[in-house]
Amino acid sequence: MAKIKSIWAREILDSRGLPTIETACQLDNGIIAIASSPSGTSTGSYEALELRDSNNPRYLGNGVLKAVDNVNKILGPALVGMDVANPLLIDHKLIEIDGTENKAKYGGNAILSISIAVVKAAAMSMHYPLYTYVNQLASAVGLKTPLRMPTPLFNMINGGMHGAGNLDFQEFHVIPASSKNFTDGLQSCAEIYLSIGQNLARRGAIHSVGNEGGYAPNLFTNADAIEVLVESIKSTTYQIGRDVFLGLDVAANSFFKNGEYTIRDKSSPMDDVQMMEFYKQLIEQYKLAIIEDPFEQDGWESWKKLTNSFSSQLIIVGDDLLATNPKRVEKAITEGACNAILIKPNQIGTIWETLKVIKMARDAKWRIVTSHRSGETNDSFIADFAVGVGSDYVKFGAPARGERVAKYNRLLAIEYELSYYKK
Ligand code: 2PG
Ligand code: MG
Repeated sequence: MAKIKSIWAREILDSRGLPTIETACQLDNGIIAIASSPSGTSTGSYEALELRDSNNPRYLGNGVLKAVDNVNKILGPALVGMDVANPLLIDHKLIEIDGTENKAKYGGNAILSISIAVVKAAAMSMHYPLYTYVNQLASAVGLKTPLRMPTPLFNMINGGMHGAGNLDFQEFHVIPASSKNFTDGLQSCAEIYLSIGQNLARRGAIHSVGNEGGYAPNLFTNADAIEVLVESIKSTTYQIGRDVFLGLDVAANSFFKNGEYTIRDKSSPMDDVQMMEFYKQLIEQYKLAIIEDPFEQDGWESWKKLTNSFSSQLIIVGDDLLATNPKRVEKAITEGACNAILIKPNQIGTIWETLKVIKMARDAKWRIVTSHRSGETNDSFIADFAVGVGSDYVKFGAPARGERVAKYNRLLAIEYELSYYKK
């Protein structure tokens, strides 16, 4: 196929106004593909290292010029002349050059932006839709799956480290019934999003929007935020349990300190057992369908207990717990710590490694939730990726704000395309 002629990177801004890296991959057939790395706000400690210029006052130490330099001067030149027929070999080479466990030498952000740009360039060379090409790469690691339009988890209310309001839980989700097609699911949840806005205004709850486009209100408790969802859905034509379901990304690491969880729903901090009791009540009362990161990232025993008790009725998603990392995933499978994984390519740093983690999770019969980060650009690669790997769910934020709807609009396009596409 075509060979890599040149690779270059530069610093751009993400949706939070923080720098991130954008990389271009030029092939000898004239194709140029461009990709950028997303970035997390509530990052788990087992993630690949995101290289920032912490000693440089530019952008308050958040610049990524070192990562850019690493692409322009080291990683890019090392790939020139390589055939893009097998992007997974290129990922392998990147991992080898970096040589560290967590991409600490050249930066996970630098490496991932190359990895994605190469996949895009290869797909363009083959004249394949990107999702089809990702599907082929997946089968190259043994992940044989049909293309699948995922069910979206819409992050309607943003708390924790994502919102300026006072909620401790990070994300409050509304999820369309998986029997709905994507287009109808998006419509129902966009209507519910508007209804939530009206509801908060009626209550006089002061709110802005958070990192992912969801409302970030001040409320008495986290359970009140779930009540706001329930109430807002009631004033639409949709019914909880029939048309839509509720979910949470608790991101419990962010309020876990000295062995205790502190949230505004309770007057004193809770230990694991009390936290578990609180979840039991929420699960019962609101018929929650999905819960992500209910306990801190090393609270294995509590994860196991929750999974043991609720596995048949609840999707229990590991994000900070697993960090898209094969070692963490293996442990979680052996211990039965959860039954679903949040997939974020930048947690591990290459597309190849991400695909291998998805294969492991699938073999364990886990659900796959493919996710954006709170810091995003308008790059919609993750939407094609989600369809190509056969994800059950995607998490791309609220149905609002440009960098979020770039992904949802791409899924709309893919669903439409698939209904007309002739083999
Ligand atoms: C999460 C993500 C994405 P962040 O915790 O699931 O919603 O947030 O990118 O800040 O880690
Ligand atoms: Mg999370």
